[in-house]
Amino acid sequence: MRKKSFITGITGQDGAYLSHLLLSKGYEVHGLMRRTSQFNTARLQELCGNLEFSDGGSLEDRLFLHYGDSTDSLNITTLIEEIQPDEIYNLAAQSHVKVSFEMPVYTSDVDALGTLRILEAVRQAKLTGKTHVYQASTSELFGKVQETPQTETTPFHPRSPYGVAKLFAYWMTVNYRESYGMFASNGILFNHESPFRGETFVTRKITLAAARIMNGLQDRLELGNLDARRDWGHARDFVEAMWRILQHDEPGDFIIATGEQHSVREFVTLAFEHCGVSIRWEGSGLNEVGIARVPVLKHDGIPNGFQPGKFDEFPTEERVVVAVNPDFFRPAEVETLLGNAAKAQEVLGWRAETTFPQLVSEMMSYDLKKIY
Ligand code: NAP
Ligand code: G4F
Repeated sequence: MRKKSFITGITGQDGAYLSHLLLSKGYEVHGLMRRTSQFNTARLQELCGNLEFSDGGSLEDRLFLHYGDSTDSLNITTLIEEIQPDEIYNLAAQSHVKVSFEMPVYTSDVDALGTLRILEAVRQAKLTGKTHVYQASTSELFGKVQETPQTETTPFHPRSPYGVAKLFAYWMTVNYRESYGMFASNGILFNHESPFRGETFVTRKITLAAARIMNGLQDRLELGNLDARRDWGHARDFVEAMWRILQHDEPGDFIIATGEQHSVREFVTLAFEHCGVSIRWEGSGLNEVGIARVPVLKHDGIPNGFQPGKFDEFPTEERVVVAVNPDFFRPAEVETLLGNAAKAQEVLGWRAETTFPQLVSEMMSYDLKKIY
């Protein structure tokens, strides 16, 4: 019998990588997918579409997408009763911190109550003794950090409606574990990125903009807080940790992080270095700019065909390529995050494999090709 998994948020970055991992391990994967006016399964198709199975089976026999929404209790309860999953990965969320300030009520409904709906559905379906539940908790719980690096015992101080909603979800997960003996675990994941990262998160915004600037398609990149520091890992490594958390003998809460932090400014510098361009930073605060010699801006919308190593083939100009725009500031900022994943390493044998330069390089290579 194949193990059955149910992934909410299957169409997102982590949902796609996790589906690939579970399908490769022989799981039957069920996913919760929102009804949208256009197909939004591109990441799943790109990562899982070409999977080959050793027993000759096909993707259609193992990947099942169900329409639904984390805000719809009846839908969630019915699906969990029907699927009877061995493992649930609750990844669905309004996951953008800045957007959560603009949509605090909706964010709380999805991210806080959505988690409660899952936990309660498992209980109502009498699956507490069978189903292992993974909750996508976040380093945003630490917000205004009380100590560095952050561990499983660091006190929380969330700084956004997103962080506060995820705090409710974190404690509900602990509460269902303690109250009903449910195998319910929190993965407290620090930022993780990839070529499949949403385009409004800072890393992907940077790599896409750098690829466009190098192709003559974009004048400059406007960012908010360049000093923010994050512990950035690769989503491929982090979904492996999610799986290991649910295979462990006991439920628990685990920090998943690389143990290394970098600023937004450093990310930008490295992204352009991948293209052979060095950025000169000048000024400070709102007046800080990044200046570089880059291909001249084109006005026909056709990419110039830039690839690393081909810099000398293009007419270039020195100009401002990065500027600060306060529209991207948040009402309350999380300035610095750095995780200590010693417990995950010791108990689960997990550690991050991808280095920071490898992550930036992989994202840049992907986006330089995606321009076409
Ligand atoms: P993502 O790319 O934004 O994906 C979020 C997923 O949730 C998408 O599939 C989205 O569907 C779905 N979703 C949103 N609202 C929903 C709703 N009302 N009902 C059902 N599904 C809904 O996020 P991610 O980076 O993969 O992150 C996965 C989870 O880990 C999230 O819970 C996030 O908060 C958490 N997390 C992420 C990080 C990180 O650095 N990536 C770190 C810590 C924790 P659509 O495709 O239809 O929008
Ligand atoms: O890429 P971000 O939007 O990610 P953020 O806020 O750290 O949240 C992500 O990671 C969390 C884990 O810690 C997840 F729980 C959450 O779901 C999400 O995946 O911003 C990173 C930093 C912030 O400090 C932000 O202020 O970059 C700064 N930043 C500077 N300029 C910017 C920009 N962020 C965005 N999105 N856009 C900018 O222009």
